[in-house]
Amino acid sequence: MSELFEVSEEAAEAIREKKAVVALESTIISHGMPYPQNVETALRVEAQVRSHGAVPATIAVIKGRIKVGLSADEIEYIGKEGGRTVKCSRRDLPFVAAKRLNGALTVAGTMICADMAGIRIFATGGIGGVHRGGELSMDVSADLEELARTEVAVFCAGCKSILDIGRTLEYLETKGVAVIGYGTDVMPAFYTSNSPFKVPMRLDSPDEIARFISVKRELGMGGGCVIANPVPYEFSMDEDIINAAIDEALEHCRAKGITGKEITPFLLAEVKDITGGDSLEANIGLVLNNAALAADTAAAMERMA
Ligand code: PSU
Ligand code: MN
Repeated sequence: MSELFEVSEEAAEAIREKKAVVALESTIISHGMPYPQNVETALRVEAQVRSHGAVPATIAVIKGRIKVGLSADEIEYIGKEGGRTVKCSRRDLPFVAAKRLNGALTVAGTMICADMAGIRIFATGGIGGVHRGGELSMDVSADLEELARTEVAVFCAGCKSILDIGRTLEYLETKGVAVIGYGTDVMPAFYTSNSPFKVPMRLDSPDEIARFISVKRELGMGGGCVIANPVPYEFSMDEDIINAAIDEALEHCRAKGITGKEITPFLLAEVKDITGGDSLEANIGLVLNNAALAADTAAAMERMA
C-alpha cells in the first residue's frame, strides 16, 4: 500500500492466497452507461462474480490514488461523477495520479492496474479496437497495444461494429494476441453474437480457458489474451437495427467533428439514444454474462493451482 496504490483487504488476501479474483473496469461505469443504471449494473456485476466463486475488484483512480477493489460507496461516487472523471488509458494514468484527479480506467488502464496488483483475469463489456477509417486516421485504441504487452486475460463480448472488426483482428494477430471464441468460431460483435469474421481459436469450457491461461503463463511469453464471449441470445439485438443505429451514430460523430478519446464514449451514448435504451439492456446482459465466465475461469484456475 502506498499513497499512489491501494488494494482492498479482501482482494489483497485473495491474491495472496491464490484464490479466484476478477478485475472489473470503471470507464464502463463513468462513460459507458448513464446514472443510476451504471452503479446498479456495477454492483450487480460484482454480485455475479461472487456468486460464481470469485472476489470482484473494480478498479479506478480516486483523487489520484489507484484503488483496486472499490467499496460500494466508491462505486456510487464514480458513477455519480460520470463524465467528470477522466477517461484513463495508459497515457493518462500518471497525469491523473500526479494531479490527484478522479480517473475511470479503460480496458488498457484496468489491465495495467490489475497486473500491478497481481490479478490475471478481467471482465468487461467490449474492448476498443481499430476505428472505422483507422487506416487513415490511425485511430487505434491503446487497448490493443496493452493486450500485446500486459499479461491479463480480458473477457468481453468482442468489439462493437462502431469499430473495424476485421482490422482489429488483423492488428491483434500482428501483435501476437490470442483471440479465443468461447463456444463459437465467429468473432462476436458485442450486441450480436454474429459477424463476418472468424476467431482464430476456440475453447468450450472454463477449465479449458483456465488451462490455456496457465500454459501461456508457464511459457513466459507475456502479453494478454482476449476471451470473446458471445452475448446470450435473450439479450442479443436485431442485426439490421443495431447496424443502422451505428451508421447513424458514426454520421453524427463525423458531422460534429468529434476526435480522439471522445469518439468512443460519444458513439456509445449515441447508439444508446438511437435504439431507445434497447442497447443498454443488451449491454447489461452481456457484461453479467462475461463476469460469470471470468469468475468460473478464475475459480477453475484456483482449483488447478
Ligand atoms: N467499448 C464498449 N464499451 C466501453 C468501451 C469500449 O463497448 O465502455 C470503453 C472501454 O473502457 C474501452 C474504451 O477500453 O472505451 C476504449 O476507448 P478508446 O477507443 O478511446 O481507446
Ligand atoms: Mn482512439
